[in-house]
Amino acid sequence: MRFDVLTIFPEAFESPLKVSLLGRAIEAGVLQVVVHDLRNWAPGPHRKLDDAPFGGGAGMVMAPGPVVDAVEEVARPNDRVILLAASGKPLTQTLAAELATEDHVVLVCGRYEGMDDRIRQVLQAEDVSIGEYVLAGGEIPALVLIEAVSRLIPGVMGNADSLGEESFADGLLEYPQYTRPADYRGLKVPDVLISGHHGMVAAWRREQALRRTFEHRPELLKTARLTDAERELVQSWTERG
Ligand code: JFH
Repeated sequence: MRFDVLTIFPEAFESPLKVSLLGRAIEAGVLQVVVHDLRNWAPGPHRKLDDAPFGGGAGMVMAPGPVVDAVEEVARPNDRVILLAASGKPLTQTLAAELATEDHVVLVCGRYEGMDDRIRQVLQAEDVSIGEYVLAGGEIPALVLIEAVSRLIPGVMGNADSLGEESFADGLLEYPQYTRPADYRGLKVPDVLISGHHGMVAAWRREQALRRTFEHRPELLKTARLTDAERELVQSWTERG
């Protein structure tokens, strides 16, 4: 899979693409990330990419010309073009999995107070947000998207079967995990995990996942796949208050 990234801060991608999972995937040739400096498409001696907003207001807006020219040069006809934006549709595990089936995705990182809206129209781009908080630009969101998508590409993660059972796969949060020592500062690993009884371990983990989801993200229980018995268990927690 290949990502083409357009940014005015190409340096922001250097270290993150060198280390860990992404670094190894790129090294192995399973993943390609090509980062382009938007200034290469900026006109004139000042290579200015921004301008004042029509209608007034604080800050500057990214002008359409250079961004559109850049995307038209790097994108092929059916590529998905994604603008990282605070006002986009949410980046979810489902969207990440969908993007992992593409062979080429173009990511546009804005800066300033955002982009001229005609960029979206002309490029037929999708706006994607990594969360409901305001960052200073699209570079970190682009890295987040690249990492979330890349680990789903076959051959990128060492352990393929850890993918199916991870958080959100069944609509629940993860169960708690432990490793050695069995007693850390008096905090003991639950006996069931040391029992060697696989059925009991699976049942305990499932109940813990339910409990955590109930505590931290109760709205997820509306769409999670639960058995009738699990629904009743959750109901009993609700009634207790
Ligand atoms: C980005 C920025 C917009 C103005 C709330 C009301 C008014 C600052 C490009 C993504 C996520 C981003 C993100 C992505 C790209 C850019 C900064 C934009 C406004 C803010 C102020 C510029 C931010 N998930 N968070 N932030 N900015 N808005």
